[in-house]
Amino acid sequence: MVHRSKITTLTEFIIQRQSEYPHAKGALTRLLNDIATAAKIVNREINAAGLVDILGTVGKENIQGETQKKLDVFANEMFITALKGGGECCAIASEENEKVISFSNEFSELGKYVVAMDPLDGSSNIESNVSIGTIFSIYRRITEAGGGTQQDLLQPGVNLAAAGYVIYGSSTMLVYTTGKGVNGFTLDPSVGIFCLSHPDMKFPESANIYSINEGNYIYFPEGVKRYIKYCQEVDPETLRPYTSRYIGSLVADFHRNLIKGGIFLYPGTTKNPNGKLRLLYECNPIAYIAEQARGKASNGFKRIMTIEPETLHQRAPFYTGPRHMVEKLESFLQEHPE
Ligand code: AHM
Ligand code: MG
Repeated sequence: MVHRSKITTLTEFIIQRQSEYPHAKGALTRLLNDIATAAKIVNREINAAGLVDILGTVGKENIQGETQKKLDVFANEMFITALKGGGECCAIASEENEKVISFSNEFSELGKYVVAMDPLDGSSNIESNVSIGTIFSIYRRITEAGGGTQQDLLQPGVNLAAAGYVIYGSSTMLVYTTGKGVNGFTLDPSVGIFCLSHPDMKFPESANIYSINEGNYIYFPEGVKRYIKYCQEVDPETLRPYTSRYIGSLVADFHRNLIKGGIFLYPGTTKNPNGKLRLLYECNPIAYIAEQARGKASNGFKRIMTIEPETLHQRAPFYTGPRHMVEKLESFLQEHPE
């Protein structure tokens, strides 16, 4: 149980931060609060999984051809409802919807922001009680009036106004950045408030974890295969052999690596040259956090945040972690680009 006098709540924190921007009118603060509110409702439902009829599939596939879980659909609806009702967001791109959801009511079309999100990432893990997450990217709109459009969402990561994730794990945390460092807030379930628990998060200097689905080894580019072997070699000075950890839930894998020090890899493969992870709402927001936490995120050859998106659901090979680890991996890929 937290003691009220010693804590900073998420709301207090973002209002304090906002006062550093004299021209800010509080729109981003309200938007982040809307996301936090939806996250609490999703968290409540996840915690009750197994007790209420929320596990299992809805018998449909999403745009990625993946089976939609009831919790995927529920989380998607909660975030859409919160953002639509909040009035600061004029459009959403979601993993669960093929097209942009444009809010053109007179309230929301004044919203200055658009949001790209994966409402429930790692949802194939739901049945087995493994950590899952929500990932979000917030951009300033480009168009000037009316409901937001695809044009507002197809922006490179360097244009991000804010990004973050919620991890529904052994505790529930919201981690976000607006470009001035990364801060993490743990949900106190007794009062339903996110409290600052991890100020100014940074990858530790000493890092010795690598995270990759090695079951796909045979399909990986030569550079990645060689990097995996490099991770497994003995060299105490560079903390090798590294430890292998892979949950199969991006938010959980990344969060662990951020706390403990490690690189996450989801390469392109011979079957899927662009890998699996989606640029707009998986790679870019995590990349923004990684960069703000003294790390790096790359597709092996290029900074993730500089990739110009062409479609809402496009994918990218994704490597992220402490700067020196990602640079080492890039050197292997550059030597063996095939
Ligand atoms: P999802 O958005 O359908 O949940 O898929 C994304 C997830 C990520 O959380 C995770 O990093 C990856 O898929 C794991 O994929 P794989 O099972 O191929 O290792
Ligand atoms: Mg996902």
